[in-house]
Amino acid sequence: MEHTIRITACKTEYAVNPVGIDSLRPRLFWRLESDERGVRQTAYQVVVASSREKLDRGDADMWDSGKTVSGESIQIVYAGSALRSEGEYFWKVRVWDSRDEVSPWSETAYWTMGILSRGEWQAKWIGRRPNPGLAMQPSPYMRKSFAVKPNVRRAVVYATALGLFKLRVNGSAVGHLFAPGWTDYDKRVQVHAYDVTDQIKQGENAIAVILGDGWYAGTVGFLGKRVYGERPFFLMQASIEYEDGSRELVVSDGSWRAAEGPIRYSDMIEGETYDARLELTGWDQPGYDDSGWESPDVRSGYNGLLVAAAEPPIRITETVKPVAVRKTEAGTYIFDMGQNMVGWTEVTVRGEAGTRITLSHAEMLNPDGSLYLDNLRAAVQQDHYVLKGGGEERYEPHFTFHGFRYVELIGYPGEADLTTIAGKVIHSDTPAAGRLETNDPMVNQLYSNIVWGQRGNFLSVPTDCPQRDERLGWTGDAQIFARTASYNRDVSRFFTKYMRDIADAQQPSGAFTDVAPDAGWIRHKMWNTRLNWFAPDNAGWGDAGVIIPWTLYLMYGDKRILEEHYDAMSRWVDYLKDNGSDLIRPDYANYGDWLSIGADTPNEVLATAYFAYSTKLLAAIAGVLGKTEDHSRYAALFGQIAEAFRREFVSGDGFVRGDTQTVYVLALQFGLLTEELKPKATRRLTENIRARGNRLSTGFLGVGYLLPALTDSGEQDIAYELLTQEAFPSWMYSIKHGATTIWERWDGWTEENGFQTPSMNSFNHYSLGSVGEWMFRYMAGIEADPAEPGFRHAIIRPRPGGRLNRVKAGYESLYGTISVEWSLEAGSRLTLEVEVPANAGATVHVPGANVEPDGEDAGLSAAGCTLLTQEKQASVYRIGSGKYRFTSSLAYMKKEAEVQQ
Ligand code: RAM
Repeated sequence: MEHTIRITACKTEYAVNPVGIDSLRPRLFWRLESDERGVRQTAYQVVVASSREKLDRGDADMWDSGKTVSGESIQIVYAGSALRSEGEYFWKVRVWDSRDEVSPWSETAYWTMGILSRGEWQAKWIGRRPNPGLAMQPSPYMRKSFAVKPNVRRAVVYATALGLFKLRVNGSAVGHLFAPGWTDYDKRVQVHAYDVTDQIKQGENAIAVILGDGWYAGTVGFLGKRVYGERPFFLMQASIEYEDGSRELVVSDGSWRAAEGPIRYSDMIEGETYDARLELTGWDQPGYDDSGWESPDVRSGYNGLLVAAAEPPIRITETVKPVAVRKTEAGTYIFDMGQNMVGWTEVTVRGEAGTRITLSHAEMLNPDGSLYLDNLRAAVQQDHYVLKGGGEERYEPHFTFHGFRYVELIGYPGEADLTTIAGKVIHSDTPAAGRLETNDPMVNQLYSNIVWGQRGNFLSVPTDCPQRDERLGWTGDAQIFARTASYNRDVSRFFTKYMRDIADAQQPSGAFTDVAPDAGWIRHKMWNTRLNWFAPDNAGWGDAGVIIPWTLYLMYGDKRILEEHYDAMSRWVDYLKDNGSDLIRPDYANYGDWLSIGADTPNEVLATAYFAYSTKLLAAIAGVLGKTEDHSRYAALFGQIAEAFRREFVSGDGFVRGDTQTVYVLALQFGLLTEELKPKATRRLTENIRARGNRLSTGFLGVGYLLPALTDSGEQDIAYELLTQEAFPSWMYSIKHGATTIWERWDGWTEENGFQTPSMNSFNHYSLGSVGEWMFRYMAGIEADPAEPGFRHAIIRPRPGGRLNRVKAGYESLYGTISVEWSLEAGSRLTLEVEVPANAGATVHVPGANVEPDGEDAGLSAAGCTLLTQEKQASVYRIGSGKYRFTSSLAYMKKEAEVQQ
């Protein structure tokens, strides 16, 4: 029989064949593919077995769901027998379609469990006593030789560190960068599991590790060093299973050997020094003589949780070659990477032993062509390498990273050229999900800047910036950018992990904090003393604790994140309620609409608007979770807050206190105005924009809602004008002046004043890039439907406008690719092509008159498409999966717009 449906992309907990997870009811995902249109799953059968052989011979000893009537192909919760520590589970799935025809089985997928209980850990935390003679401590090198018998079936390493670790097994690198990632180490640390079956051999083997200070013991932002602990420690347990069922453990303990080596220090904020003359050749191989090494320092008493790493691995994802190099008068070289990027540079060099070279990194150049270093504050983005001599040497640093476009190479022996260095781009490797392209090169550059900002700043946690001594997980920045981020890349695991950081930092009062993971000032209540402007409940920052889970629900249909954090979210809203007066939320700390430009939004207006929004989302979340009483209670509360907002801040003529763009935008987007007030507030908003010469004034909190509010209020033309505005302040102003990432401030650099104050002037801050959300949801028109989240039902509603005549966008949803392409010919004939993946559907709003689904083109015919409504300005169709094309005329819409003016 010819099957029309294939099953692909089987995932467990959002990952392909994850190793060492700790969810006891993991969720399974698959995709349907078919050449047919309108394909729907009507039932599935999942089978899970405790070995591949069992699964192959049809013995589903863990779970056989049987034929389960359901259209769901994502977020299927495992419901079989109890999973055991270090267990391996193999699964496959088949589905039935609407004709009740069954598909072939999928390929076999698997997951393995980590070490599930504390009692099973036999490993000890090991580190190295500090070298008393040194201010900056060298990175510890530690190793262990062990014997392995023949016939290994499986070998898995479970490893973590208080600090950072780089693991090597028999001379080859295992794992990823900056493991185990950043958490509040007092509360939890992530364990990474690696299958090393292929690296292990019979006879003598060596496991070796280098430790870095990382966030644990190194510099964290501007909070100084040793925020969590004095020096790094490592914990590792390797399970070696033999064919005969026996098992051996290799664990970190006092029998390891420790030494210092070539890494003289390596600090995230202060760079690295590496003396290649001190290399320990062969230290990571079996047979190495470590008799001169010391015993490690064994520590006990770690009381935090050991949890399976939920975050995606941090990797080098791209190598960038410099585009230009110039020799300075001083004999140094300044390279231009052509892109503001995050990571480090690798250098190739030949020279005499003892020669010291330095790589210095900066985002911008001073007018005289030298590196602009002032905005780094206390950060030292320099790596030093001391040559061992005798041939070609290559160096890249280990436990540090930099934000830069320019690199100065100092002390280089010989002549450097464009091949001397290469930029390594590093970040949490969230899979790419979105693509977006238009006919306008500046809009494309803006989108590129947004994506580079995300890549550079998503490093274990969403950081604000990658260059100065800050790099913290600011919750406000994260929430305002979360939706954009999730269009750009698959951030399901990244934000799942970050939400735990936010929950860990939540205060006993219920307040969500400004930063997560907690980096010290929360615990030490530093907002009351030294840094008295930090607060645990800043409006638009703390609200991340509700907005991020809701975003994951919309984008991935993830109910579990809502369940996991429901209590925390309701404690937050209750806290706001209890601490307000008559539902007006005071805002003690003064971030306000951070970095707005010439428009101060009153704190209480902003804070009350966000209080209402958190409450509204919580009501929706309670509804999703079937908590009907809570749903009604919070929905009613939202109504009361909105009323209080209007009573306190809004006049009958639509004026909102503060009269900034942001107050109108938030009032409109958060649903705080009556039908009668909406057009009035919209008029004030547009007048405000016009009065500024079609320019924006919004800061972090207003900017993401600005173009959506305008578009939803029928002011799409103004939205496009703001998007493509080139005069200051605007997105395009920075692009006209060479920006390749989003700047922290609209006025980071201006023609009149040059650089803004170096005390806070990052050129790679993603927050103002939250316009990316509008580009996908409105410009391209790929919108999620909360009623059928995760893009099971998409709302496709493109908004042709502005100076654009072509937009092409795609998004990899959990169901598969959704794509939208629209183009305008001769200014009025619109062609719209839409693709929806199998087992999903969409409602398509085709703008314009005389809409026709195009039946002529092969593969793009109209079948599977039902007209729902046809109105003057748009026709609405319901489509199933497949590709569709529509044409229409925008001519009369244009005319109407002209008449109105
Ligand atoms: C700055 C950070 C961040 C912002 C806070 C309020 O220091 O860069 O972006 O959230 O302040």
